[in-house]
Amino acid sequence: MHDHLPPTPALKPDMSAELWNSAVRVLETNWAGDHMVPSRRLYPHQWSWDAAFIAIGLAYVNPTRAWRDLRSLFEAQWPDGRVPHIVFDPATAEADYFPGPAFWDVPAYGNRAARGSTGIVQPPMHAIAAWEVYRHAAAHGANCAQEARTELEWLYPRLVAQQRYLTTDRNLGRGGLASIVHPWESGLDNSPAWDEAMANVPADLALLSQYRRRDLDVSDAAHRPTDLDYSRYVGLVVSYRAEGYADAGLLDRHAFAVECPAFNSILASAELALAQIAGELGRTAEAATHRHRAAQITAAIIRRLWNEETGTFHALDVHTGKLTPANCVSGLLPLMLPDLPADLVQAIMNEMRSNRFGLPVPSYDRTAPDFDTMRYWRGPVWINVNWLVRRGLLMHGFRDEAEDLRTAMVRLVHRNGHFEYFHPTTGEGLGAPTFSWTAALSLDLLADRSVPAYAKAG
Ligand code: 9WN
Repeated sequence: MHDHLPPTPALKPDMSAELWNSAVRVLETNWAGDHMVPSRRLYPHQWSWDAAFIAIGLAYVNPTRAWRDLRSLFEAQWPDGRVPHIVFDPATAEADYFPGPAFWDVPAYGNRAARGSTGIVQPPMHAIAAWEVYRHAAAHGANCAQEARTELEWLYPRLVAQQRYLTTDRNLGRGGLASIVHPWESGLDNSPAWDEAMANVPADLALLSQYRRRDLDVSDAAHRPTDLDYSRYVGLVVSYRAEGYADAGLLDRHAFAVECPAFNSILASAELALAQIAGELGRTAEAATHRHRAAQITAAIIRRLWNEETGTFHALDVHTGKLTPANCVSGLLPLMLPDLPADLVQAIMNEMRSNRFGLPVPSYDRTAPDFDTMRYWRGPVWINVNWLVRRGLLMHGFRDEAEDLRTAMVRLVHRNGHFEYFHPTTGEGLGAPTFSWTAALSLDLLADRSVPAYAKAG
């Protein structure tokens, strides 16, 4: 039986206007001068992949801020190319987010003071975002088009350096994919996709008596990761921090290294976006290189992460060489890849249409015994992930399902608010109530029904 949200009728114009205006208000509230916070209370700094999703929507109402947000993030890029998962706001107190700047204890780099960021990354959504912002900025007139050109030129080499870091320094499994070395790097923090690999990470609950969780002061414990998860998260930071976040030889001294299908699909898609950016900037040879890299990453995802038996993609634990058993939404995201062979596209569609998922997709298999309707990435519906699924549907010509999903997402947010995530059966809003990427992507869902340029013919 399907117990996901029922299909919905066409959108009413007043609903679109209400949603548009409420989304704009959220983005006004969460603007912090030179960057956007994901939410004022729960996440009072700048987050990496949030900035990308936010820029995509902000481009419709304030392209200058969209570029500013991306620039603020890339100004904090490390010399090795890594883009930190959080850029800390020096005006925010250490106690307002845990783990904060002192805990991460990142050394000074470039012209940045010490403790300005974390040392881990998040999915590289930024080339896709830069291209989307660029595409939409021209609609705001000649000044914005000029600004867009300048910003795109500034970002391009930095985006290339980000890809270089991920495809070389993080190629820990030596199979052509990037490993994540902390669940927070996936953006899908407590996804069951990491459970097996996390079982091998020592859990020291004493760490949490030493450092108090701040998230539980401002949100419901039933919606957040458990203390056991958190003690492992903190332990992994301590392990990576010990050698100054160096990647050489990391596999031998760090308990968690996983190749995630979603992270790597975004990595490949970033190369395709870079091909478009390079083409626009007249760098034809580089455009061809980016397309080639996208094809290589796509081939590696299929070679390493496809599971013939389950008919979907799974995360690979680099330490054990085994695919993790959980059926998570990350396994559906290779649908974003235009070169995915037709039989694999069909298999993902079957999985997505089955009672394990359904549209909008929950973060985890609805039929799993530990499916949790409330807790973060272990069940709830997230708008950014569904936005990526919709992109995949458009990529492979499933226009009707893409439109149904767009309508369902718009109605979900209109009815329940710009929440961080949503209950997968009732649609109730969960987590932070005025969440930036939900607002920003709502703007995009209302404004843009175009198909990605490199999609297969529908
Ligand atoms: C840890 C900011 C971030 C998102 C992640 C989401 C959550 C942080 C947390 O919030 O993670 O990075 O404290 O739980 O899982 O995807 O980028 O919105």
